[in-house]
Amino acid sequence: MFIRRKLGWELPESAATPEAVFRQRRQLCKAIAAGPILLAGGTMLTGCKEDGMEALAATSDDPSAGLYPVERNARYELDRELSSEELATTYNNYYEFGSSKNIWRYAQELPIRPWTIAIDGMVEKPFEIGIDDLLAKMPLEERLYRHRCVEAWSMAVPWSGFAMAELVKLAKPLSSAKYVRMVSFEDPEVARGQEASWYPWPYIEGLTMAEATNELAFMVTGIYGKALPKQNGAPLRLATPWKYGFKSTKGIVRFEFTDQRPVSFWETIQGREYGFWANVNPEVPHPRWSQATETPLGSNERVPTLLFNGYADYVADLYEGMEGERLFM
Ligand SMILES: Nc1nc2c(c(=O)[nH]1)N[C@H]1C(S)=C(S)[C@@H](COP(=O)(O)O)O[C@H]1N2
Ligand SMILES: [Mo]
Repeated sequence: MFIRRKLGWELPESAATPEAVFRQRRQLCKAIAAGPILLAGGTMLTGCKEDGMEALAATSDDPSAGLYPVERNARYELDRELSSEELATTYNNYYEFGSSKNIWRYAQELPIRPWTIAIDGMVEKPFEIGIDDLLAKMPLEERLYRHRCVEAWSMAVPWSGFAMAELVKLAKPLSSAKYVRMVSFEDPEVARGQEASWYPWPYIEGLTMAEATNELAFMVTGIYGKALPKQNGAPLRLATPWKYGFKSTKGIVRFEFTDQRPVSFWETIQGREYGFWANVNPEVPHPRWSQATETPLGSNERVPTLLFNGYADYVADLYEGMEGERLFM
């Protein structure tokens, strides 16, 4: 049984919009720049410009830093401007480090080397592989993708990484495997959010084999032409841009191939609101708010949300004949 608590994304929309956050932050930054003010314990997280630069510099000791930038794949285009690097790396969801948006500093405590990934379950032969060995085997490329959080903010970023289909090929799943279950790291000593025992750690997500091998499913290892910052999910996270952002799990340590549909972290907490499929659809509201529009990071305007987040041409056929499923929640 989970004790019912108010989650970050259960805030009323007005309180959760980036504008409100940024307005507060800008005021705070101005106040700090204006003169000495005492911050309790010195741990105030402001997301001010200097902090943002610190957040970006934090990746420079990553041994994979020299791999980037990688060549852009022109097939994946955007219908909008890229989000600013500073916002995309300082406004994050990563509940392992807390339920606020400015967890980037806490996330720096996560050790990302050595980082071993287990590939097991219904595969020819289970194995483990270190992240740097995996990076050496995979064809890295850059893709411009949209990202739509279920909370109704969105961004557009240049991810670096490799097609998830390449990882599936390496894994050699048995034909009996129907799903990939992804498991994130568990380390409450460094991830303070994991001390919260009412959450069902570790973070779990899952895809069908058809979804995992769809060309859009992308394993992310970098962003803005650099190694991925820890707050964005280093050293390995998923991007499934046609689904709500919570499917794009961060800090992955295990891919388990299975014939059982995985039950995700959020589905365990609140299955009525966060299901397995979680495909973006502006016409299917969240039980507590509309999904018709979204606020791009850094913008004051709401723009229309698109079916499958604009990726219907790539993925709509995955769901043909599945009308009985809760595809959009
Ligand atoms: N392990 C883990 N992965 C996660 C989350 C999380 O809390 N833990 N949050 C998800 C949500 S709700 C979103 S919107 C995206 C945010 O990714 P970003 O911080 O890089 O924008 O990460 C997703 N992946
Ligand atoms: Mo999200």
